[in-house]
Amino acid sequence: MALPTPGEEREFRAFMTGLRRRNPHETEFHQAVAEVVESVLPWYLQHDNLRQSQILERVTEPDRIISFRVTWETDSGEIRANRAWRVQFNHALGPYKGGLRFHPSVNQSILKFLGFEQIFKNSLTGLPMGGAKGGANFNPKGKSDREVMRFCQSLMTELHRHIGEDTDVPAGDIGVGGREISYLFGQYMRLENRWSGVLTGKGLSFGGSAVRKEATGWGCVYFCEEMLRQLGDSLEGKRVSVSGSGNVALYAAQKLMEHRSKVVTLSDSRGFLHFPDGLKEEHWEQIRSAKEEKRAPLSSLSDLGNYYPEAKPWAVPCDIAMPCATQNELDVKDAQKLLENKVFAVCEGANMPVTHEAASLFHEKGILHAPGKASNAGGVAVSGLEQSQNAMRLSWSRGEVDQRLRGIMSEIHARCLSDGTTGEGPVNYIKGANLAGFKKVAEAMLAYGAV
Ligand code: NDP
Ligand code: 2IT
Repeated sequence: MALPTPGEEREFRAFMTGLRRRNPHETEFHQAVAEVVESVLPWYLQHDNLRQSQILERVTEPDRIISFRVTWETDSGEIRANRAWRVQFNHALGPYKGGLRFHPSVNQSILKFLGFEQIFKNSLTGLPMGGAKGGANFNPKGKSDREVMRFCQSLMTELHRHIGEDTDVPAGDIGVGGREISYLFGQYMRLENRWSGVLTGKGLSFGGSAVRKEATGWGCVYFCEEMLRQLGDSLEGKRVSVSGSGNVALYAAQKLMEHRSKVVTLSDSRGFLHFPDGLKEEHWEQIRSAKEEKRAPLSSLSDLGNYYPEAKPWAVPCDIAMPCATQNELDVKDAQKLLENKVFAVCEGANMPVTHEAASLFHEKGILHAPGKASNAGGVAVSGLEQSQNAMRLSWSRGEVDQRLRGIMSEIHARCLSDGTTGEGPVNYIKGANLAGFKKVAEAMLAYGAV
């Protein structure tokens, strides 16, 4: 994906060299920045005012990073300490907004890449939200509810000073779902002695929005539907390989079945399940309750399909790949297998699930490739709607929120088309999403002057 002119290529290399020097060892962050800069640089270089204001240098530097220790006690009375962060990346468009991730792999590079992506994703939704991300290197697997509660309370005891409904509004991500948001919210209220919409993804009985749980997966399918409609096609009868079996993957699979697509795989960190005839609706509920409620591995559901331990799902023939697990889960070898099997579209439910080399190969082969910042924006969009409902002290019905979600995904798709249609070849969704998301942020930053 070289830049169109040698001059632009030189600028790109010089910028990335500086960024790597300023942020050593942060490989995920470098990868996310390179993808955005590659897309926006030709436009950026045509605007001297942006350059003079150093918009690119400023937007790649977080406003601030809060880093802190979280001390907590296990059920058997042992003391544990974890590391946690909140990366408040950019609030040009609204209060900081983005999820919290609990996973042993969490580090500053991963949270910076996620916070950076979130700026442009949130911009694409058209809602007033800045970009942030946070989390901890805490592993919720194998912990009791009480241990998770004590961890969440300890984390919030520090985090509460830095967030607020008009400052920074965290939500869920990997390892953070309804249970964790409830514990975090309870502790925030205890510390602040007031109710506010400071977190999204709350329970329906205490200020949560209808459809928030389903929103990322459903939104991803709505986006994919728009991509196919553009080609005069539909999801009906398409074989879709989904990875992951968490919040995003489960509800993507549910909506795909509603569209009469064949969901041929689901996976988790230990292996994948192959459904040669497509996932059956009655089995979906079994998988949901096993993963969402019992937190069981997919290997315990091997009677529902063919289970492959220690393997990724990408060698299974499919028409559409929908990676919904984690970053860089689909590499160039996986891309080659998908291409051999004639995949024609990749629609990202996860954040940056495709490696740079794999994305370049898809581009070269003319595969339609929707980046997460466009196709998984439904989750944060409904979070934005949760904030609106909280501010108005009312709640909309499932139908109303779903309708708005569909509308937002369709508008994001239109924004990608308008900046990603090149006149030749298929729509470049990556360029379209990056450029459309970036332009608004750059304009706002320029208007604010040197802040
Ligand atoms: P969950 O924790 O609910 O599920 C994560 C899923 O991915 C699980 O199946 C998990 O397997 C698997 N997984 C996690 N890490 C790895 C790994 N290193 N290798 C292989 N599999 C892995 O998270 P979500 O569904 O919420 O998030 C999934 C992706 O979607 C992430 O990239 C997240 O950033 C993104 N996203 C989430 C949104 C949301 O609203 N939740 C919104 C937009 C994007 P196991 O069960 O074995 O751990
Ligand atoms: O990556 C994401 O967009 C999320 N984890 C959701 C963020 C949010 O604030 O709802």
